[in-house]
Amino acid sequence: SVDQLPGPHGVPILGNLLDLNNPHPIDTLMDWARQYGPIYKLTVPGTTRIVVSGADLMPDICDDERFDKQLGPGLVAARGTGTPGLFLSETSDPLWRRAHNILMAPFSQSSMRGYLPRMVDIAGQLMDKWSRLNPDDEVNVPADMTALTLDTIALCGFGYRFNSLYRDTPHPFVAAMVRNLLEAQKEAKELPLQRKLRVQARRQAREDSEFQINLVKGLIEDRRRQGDAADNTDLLGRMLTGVDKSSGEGLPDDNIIAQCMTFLVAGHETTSGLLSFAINYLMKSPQYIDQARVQIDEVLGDTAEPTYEQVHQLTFVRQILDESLRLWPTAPMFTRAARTDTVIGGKYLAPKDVGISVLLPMLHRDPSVWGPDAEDFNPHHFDPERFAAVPPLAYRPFGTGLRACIGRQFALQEATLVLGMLLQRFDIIDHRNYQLHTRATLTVKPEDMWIRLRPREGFA
Ligand code: MNH
Repeated sequence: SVDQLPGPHGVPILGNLLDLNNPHPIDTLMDWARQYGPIYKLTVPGTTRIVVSGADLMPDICDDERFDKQLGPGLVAARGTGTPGLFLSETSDPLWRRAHNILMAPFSQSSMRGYLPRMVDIAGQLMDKWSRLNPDDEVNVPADMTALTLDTIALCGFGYRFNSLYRDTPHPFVAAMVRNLLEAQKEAKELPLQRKLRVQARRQAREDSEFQINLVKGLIEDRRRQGDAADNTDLLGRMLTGVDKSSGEGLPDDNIIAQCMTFLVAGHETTSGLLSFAINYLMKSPQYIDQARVQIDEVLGDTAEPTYEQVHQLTFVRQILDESLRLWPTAPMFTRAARTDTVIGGKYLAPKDVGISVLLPMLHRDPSVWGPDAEDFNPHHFDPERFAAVPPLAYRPFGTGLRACIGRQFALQEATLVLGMLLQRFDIIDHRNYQLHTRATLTVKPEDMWIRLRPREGFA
């Protein structure tokens, strides 16, 4: 039974919660995996959960017939009272299915070509900003990358410009969104009574939600006013006009608004973290910068605005990103639960509804899958011959099955474009000799990461 699994000792009532209540809970979970192995148990108030990082257990856990995504108490709290977007919906919710069916096409690889010019627009803004720095100016990598990814999803998603790269303080929508995310995290850790007493925070949270909803509502009304003249090729347009073939129904406005918020939240931190980790690894292994540049110079030359074909020819840049997502998958866990009592790995009981969290950074470092250099950054792990030998479920940075990331192609195209343009134009200077340390909120990203950039020879 679950009780027989190994796992860290906790204290009465709170179980292992105190050990996880720090800015580095993922590091703690990884240490426990090193100590207790590929499957261990945790106790948190009210429940026991299972943490898994063994590739051989994945075929069972990822079987959509027997397992489903589980939303933990934290995610249920983040959902609030309104209609949830894709990420926070139950698979059984008819609106999840309807939105999923309507959004699959606009997120498919064949739709990515249409988003590229807008991605290039924002990436160009960041390159311009960097090219105007003084030699001693420092770049706050995660901050610049977050500005880039937010602006990209807002422009490709609904034709709105936050212009984050032209501001010292965030756009009011972004400020409201960040406050709401922090507030939701705080709430998840407190008792209902504590929250009732924080009157000011509750009022602020309400105002922030209303502000965000009204901005997106305004965009929807603009589209409707434009009628046939509207450019409905973006995500918002596809949601306003799309019909789910299996039910014949479209999406209600409040659900469209929830999806827009979801794309902003799910789409910016994960991709900006990925770009930041990739830069960290590259500046510590400059030989891979040289290797990437052979291809970049051949494919891009001195082109200012890469085309769709060019971006997708940057296969080594893509391998660098794949390898970064192997060592530091920026959404480091996903949680599943059995639909009825079942067995995993031929011997462990997985009782109905007990959360099983897949700890990706440890799953992805299994030496039996990646070889003796599993802990090292080496983009050649993704050389096609080598990667072909990796079992598909041993590498899951975008989740699995029906509930896998819908934005995967979007994120990878954007990140490949931006990292390609950065290496094409700039040398990265690690003037602080940065030592990677991470911070986990909803996602994980490098903390306190600063670099200098110098125009590359010929790109002054
Ligand atoms: Mn994304 C789900 C990782 C970029 C929108 N995303 C997931 C899941 C993982 C994930 C893992 C599954 C979570 C779970 O099972 O509970 N996502 C990433 C990573 C990146 C990323 C590592 C970038 C790198 N995601 C994006 C982008 C968007 C996006 C960009 C949108 C523009 N992701 C989603 C949505 C879901 C999701 C929406 C929920 C899909 C569903 O449940 O139907």
